[in-house]
Amino acid sequence: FAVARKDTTPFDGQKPGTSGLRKKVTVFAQPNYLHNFVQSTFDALTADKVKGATIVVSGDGRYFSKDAIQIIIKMAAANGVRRVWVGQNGLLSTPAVSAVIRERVSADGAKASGAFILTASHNPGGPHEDFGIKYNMENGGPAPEGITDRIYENTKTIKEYLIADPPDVDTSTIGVTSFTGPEGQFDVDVFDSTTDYVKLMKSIFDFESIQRLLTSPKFSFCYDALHGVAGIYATRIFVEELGADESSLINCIPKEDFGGGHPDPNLTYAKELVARMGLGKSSPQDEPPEFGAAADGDADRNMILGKRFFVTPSDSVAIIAANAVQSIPYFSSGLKGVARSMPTSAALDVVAKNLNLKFFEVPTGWKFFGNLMDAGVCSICGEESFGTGSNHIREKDGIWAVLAWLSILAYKNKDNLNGGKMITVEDIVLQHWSTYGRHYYTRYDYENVDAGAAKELMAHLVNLQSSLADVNKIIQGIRSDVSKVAEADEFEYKDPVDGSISKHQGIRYLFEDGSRLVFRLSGTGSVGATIRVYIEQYEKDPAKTGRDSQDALAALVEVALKLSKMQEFTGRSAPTVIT
Ligand code: VG1
Ligand code: CO
Repeated sequence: FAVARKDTTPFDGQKPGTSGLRKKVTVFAQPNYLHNFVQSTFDALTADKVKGATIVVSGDGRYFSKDAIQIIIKMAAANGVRRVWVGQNGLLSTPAVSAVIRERVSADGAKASGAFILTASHNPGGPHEDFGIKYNMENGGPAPEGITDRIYENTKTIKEYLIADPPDVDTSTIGVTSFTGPEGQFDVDVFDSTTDYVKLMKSIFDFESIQRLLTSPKFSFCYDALHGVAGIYATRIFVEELGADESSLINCIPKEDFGGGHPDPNLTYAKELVARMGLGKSSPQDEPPEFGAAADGDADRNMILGKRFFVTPSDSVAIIAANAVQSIPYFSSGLKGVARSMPTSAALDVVAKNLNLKFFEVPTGWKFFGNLMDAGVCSICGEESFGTGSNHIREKDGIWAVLAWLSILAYKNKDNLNGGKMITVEDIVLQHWSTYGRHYYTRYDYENVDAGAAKELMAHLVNLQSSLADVNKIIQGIRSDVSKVAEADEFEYKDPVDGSISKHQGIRYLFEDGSRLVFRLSGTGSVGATIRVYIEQYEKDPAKTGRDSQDALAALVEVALKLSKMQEFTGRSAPTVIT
């Protein structure tokens, strides 16, 4: 093939957000738009990560992925990359990409130095919906801010990009296609999307004990991939490896538009699963399964449900951490430490304190956990946004979280499968609350708000922080039954490993009784702004941990909305989504 230099001009707004660049397909499909971002990424990396290197290119299979993969292959060839690894049909979940970077070795001993992951995660897909791209580094984790800042700077000054002209590669067939370019051989290696990931899962979990649980007549299971890429891993792992019935999988065929749905595993969007689990408005025809779970488009998120029971993600990571050593072979020699993102509830903090574990609070976004894991001080971490994971890779991992919960259930029920009352998901959570107390938690999202109005609301909240006395006066005027604000600030994080500082990571109001209000602007949307309000209250008294969370938090919610003047600034009388 030959290599051409093409002239181009910058596009505005190619700044990677919380997790890569996400825009409408119509934006990505403009001539040169994707090309500019890919070239800016190659130029932001050191030469050894590009010239002669092996890179991974794949994603959640959403609309425009097939075109994007061919473009990136041609640009990789032109930039001197030696080999591109592509999951069959262009499919690899985000956690599987991380696993492939860390674990996969080519016949001649090469490992990948990074990956382009093509996904907009939980955002809808299709010709009029979202596409996304992000770059992961050789540790398998998202590029740190130092790199994403450099990418953005490059996109503002780019004048040309490099592209080669080999024919398109058939990504539906496994095998290597070789080309010869000006700098020598270039290979595109299409491989099975699940093999490396399944091998890793088998090295972490006790598949035999999970299989005994899944095939027991006393247990029932349901998994909803929301037509995202998780479907291919669910089929392979839950059905083929662990013996679950095929009928326990719903929406497990990946689709370019996620079947028209919103591939976000929460109580609003995972409607079919929620109904089956007995959590919908009408009761289901059949008795709900004992365990249900869902994933987002790229399979890094998870929602965990019991029969008629929702597990808050902040509780989920705390419960996994509290039970990991006994239930999961990978952790049998102990945990190195645990971490959560700032808006995630403090349920994990209490476990860390009780078990005497190192603990870290980082800004939103998985990239901040990676340094802690690389430094060997963090084993398990999670976010309130349905993200849970461990140091087995450097991304959150939806299937891993399900296997972790199944492991805990298998361990707790190992003597009950042949007789005795089964311990349920709900039992495990109630037991956890009675030991550690409960963090009532809810998140209100206001999606697609006018960006200017969102900024003003945030500025108003920062302004208020200059006088705590005034804030407390306002709050007492709204509700006299909430405790006092003891501290208020904008969250700032100094990475304990590399010393880098991340500012403006969310506005916090910390109350004397441990309650918290947090306000953030989303960094993953593609139009307008999304305001997230995180509301949390700690209850230690085991007699009071059984309330409905919206009831328990009603006073704090009212304070949050009035203090922020939500309706005045945004015109919204209700949030788009409550989780
Ligand atoms: C959201 C979540 C955050 C998560 C990020 C990526 O970010 O709040 O916790 O890490 O999505 O998840 P934001 O900036 O919109 O709040 V994924 O699964 O969508 O890549
Ligand atoms: Co995701």
